[in-house]
Amino acid sequence: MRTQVVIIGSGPAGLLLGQLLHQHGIDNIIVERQDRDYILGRIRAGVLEGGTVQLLEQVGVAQRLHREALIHSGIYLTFAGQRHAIDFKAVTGRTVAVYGQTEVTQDLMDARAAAGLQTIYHAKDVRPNGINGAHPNVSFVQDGREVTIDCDFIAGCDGFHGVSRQCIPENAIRTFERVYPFGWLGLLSDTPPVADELIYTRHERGFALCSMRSMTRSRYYLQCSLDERVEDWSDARFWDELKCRLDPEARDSLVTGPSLEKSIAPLRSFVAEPMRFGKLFLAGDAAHIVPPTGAKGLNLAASDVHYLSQALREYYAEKSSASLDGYSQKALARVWKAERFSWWMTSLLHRMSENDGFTERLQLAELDYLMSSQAATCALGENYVGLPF
Ligand code: RFL
Ligand code: PHB
Repeated sequence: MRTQVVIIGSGPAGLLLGQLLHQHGIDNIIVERQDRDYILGRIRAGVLEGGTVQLLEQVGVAQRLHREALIHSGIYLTFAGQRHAIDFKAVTGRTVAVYGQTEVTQDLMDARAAAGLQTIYHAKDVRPNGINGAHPNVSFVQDGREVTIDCDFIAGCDGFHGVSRQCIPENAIRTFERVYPFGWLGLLSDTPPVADELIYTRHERGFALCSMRSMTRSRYYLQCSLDERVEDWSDARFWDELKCRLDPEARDSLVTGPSLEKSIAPLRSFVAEPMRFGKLFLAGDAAHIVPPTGAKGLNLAASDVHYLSQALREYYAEKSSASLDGYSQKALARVWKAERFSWWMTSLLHRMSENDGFTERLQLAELDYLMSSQAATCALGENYVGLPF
């Protein structure tokens, strides 16, 4: 088998890259180790920046999004027991779309199938080979048989635990990491959202987030310690703890119900540099991770594949490697700004450690300042709605 670009991983980064390349007339095959239902069963991101929506429009997969997404022009910040509105639209003129990663993935998978593009699911032992030479390929085992796909380039879109980054020699890559001493316990339920915008809450017992997927489906998160086990969190315990952390109005209007899903995610900041080794290009979570507080992970995957697809288009159409050579630097410039923002929002809103009165007072002072300064609100808004790409 042969194609121009083998994409490893069928998450949002791989699927969106596949559609962008197809639009530029570049052949691609996706090789994925899981199956479709497993990927669609993962409850993850919920907030799309305008730039991400534009990319989905560009590849013709935004019809359902435009019908179903909820357009949000701000967020609420709750601290010291009081809820405050932050209006991004007023300060930036821009909004975000609340539309689940599951839906984005579904729309991209449907478009890929409709275009007759090949995705190989259930691929075992996937390996990028010859990445530093002129003839790379990707090998894997399918139904017990070894298969090899020859290609010009490999896109490593296989997430944080994927094989692509790991096959880069240690002396050719540098990593930067911050692991936070807490996680997020998430719950999804078929209940109406508690407010018209997302509520980010700083509370002495820990951070809480009220998010949503639609007017009938809500997503809630609680900061928890890393040794918590999901089995120890009955729905009743979750709702009680959430109520404890919310402002009085939200507590009164919260509608509870049985959980559809509950899971714990650790929080991490991570960047691998450069995002390229020879014929292998990393994109999305394969190259970087942000804590979910700023809602940036999926959006960064989208900007990476935008840059990469542009560079590959230029290579094939204009026989120029200049943009491929500049890919890593260009992507990393945006990645680090989102890393900074996600780290900052995480540090501002989470309970950092026991008896750390100094940090607590700095958090409250900064939150107070945010509400009293238009410049500070604007800086938050600009980053939340998404920096340009
Ligand atoms: P993914 O989605 O992890 O997809 C990678 C794919 O690669 C496959 N794979 C392999 N395939 C072949 N061979 C191998 N060896 C392979 N190893 C792995 C995997 O099966 C998978 O299908 O990475 P991608 O495409 O880079 O997308 C990144 C996003 O999924 C991620 O950044 C976001 O979900 C992060 N995130 C959020 N991002 C936002 O922009 N807005 C949000 O509101 C938001 N909320 C969140 C989040 C992530 C969360 N968790 C659970 C980490 C909320 C949470 C709780
Ligand atoms: C979500 O709805 O899953 C979500 C929303 C905003 C965040 C993180 C997660 O910052």
